[in-house]
Amino acid sequence: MIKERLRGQRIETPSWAYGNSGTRFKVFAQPGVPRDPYEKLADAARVHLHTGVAPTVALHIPWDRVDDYAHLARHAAGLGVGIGAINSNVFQDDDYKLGSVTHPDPAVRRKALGHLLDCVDIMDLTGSDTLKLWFSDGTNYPGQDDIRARQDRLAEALAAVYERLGEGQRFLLEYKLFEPAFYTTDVPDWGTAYAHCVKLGPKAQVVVDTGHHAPGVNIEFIVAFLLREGKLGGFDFNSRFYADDDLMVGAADPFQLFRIMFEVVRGGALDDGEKERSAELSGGHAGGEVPRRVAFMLDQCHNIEPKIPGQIRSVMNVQEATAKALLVDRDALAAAQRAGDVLGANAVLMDAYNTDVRPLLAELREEMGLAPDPMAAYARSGYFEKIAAERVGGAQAGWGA
Ligand code: PSV
Ligand code: MN
Repeated sequence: MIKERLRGQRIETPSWAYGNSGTRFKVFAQPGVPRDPYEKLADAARVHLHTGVAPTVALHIPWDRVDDYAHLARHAAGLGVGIGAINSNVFQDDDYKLGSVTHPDPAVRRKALGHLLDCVDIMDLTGSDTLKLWFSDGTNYPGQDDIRARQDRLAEALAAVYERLGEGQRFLLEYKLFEPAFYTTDVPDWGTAYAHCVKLGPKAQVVVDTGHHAPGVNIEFIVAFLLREGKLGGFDFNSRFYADDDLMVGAADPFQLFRIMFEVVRGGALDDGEKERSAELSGGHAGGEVPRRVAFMLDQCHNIEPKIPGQIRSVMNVQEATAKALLVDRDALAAAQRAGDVLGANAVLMDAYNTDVRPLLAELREEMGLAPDPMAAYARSGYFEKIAAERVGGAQAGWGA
């Protein structure tokens, strides 16, 4: 039963994880890095090949701009993967220095909205059902702009995007505490994102990027709350030690990831994903107008470690946290909670967390016809040697290209 549910989980990898990345101090180039979106998809397909649970790839526009998106989607299908969320980018153009959809100049706001609507066109062409919106908008100095007016401008843009969404499409609104703006951020927290989404309706949901909170914030509470309200659309998984570090999910704080996945299981979100997939397999759309699935997406960069194994390891980390969450004895937990048995309840959770689930996952992979250790299988496959030899010349993809 647990294995069945793990087999049904889907984890989406981001195209940008396969390109070069770094900090503002240095980008270290790596051999074999993709030169275009087609090569990024090929790398993502290897992650799926070895893990069996990563069948979709998120795109970032314009980093993944191509002339023919339908062709790109067909190419992905040929590699055994599909196009996942379309991520908009209104943060890397000179015009956006003072904001994008909240900019004081209506001409800049129109330009930003135009990009967001273009992203919905790309969804139509690629079959993607999810648009991910993140705005770097904010201010650096008190008095720089009217905080309330910026909310009005944001609401107006979101409503226009919402109107444009077709059947079975949704947008996920992402919040982030700070950066690149340091004084105010226009969508700084889940409450702001939630309030905008509630006003718009069911096709607007919140995405939780695990790196976008102040230290000490209880992310699993946010997850439980949003799930209860039907407003959790997905995760951007990564790890942070300090701020938006974008390190591998489950690396900095595997216990936090377990606690988050427990709320996901408790909230029924794994089941919704399974229902939706089986309806799609039988030719229908489970959620009717809006995808109900909570999207488990990675939003990471691999600055010093190799990228494909970094993604494989991250997928495995999410699987391990999910397996532990599924192992929690919910009846025993409920009984202890009813009895006010504080230590007993805590012990039930810790028993699950302290279980070594790697043998279970290895067994599952063998049942799926995969090698039990995806990291070792990838290393043996010779794929890295092949891309390092073949991908010479041309411009390597990188953050912003
Ligand atoms: C912003 O920090 C963010 O988390 C958004 O999801 C962007 O699309 C992504 O990072 C870019 O890497
Ligand atoms: Mn993100």
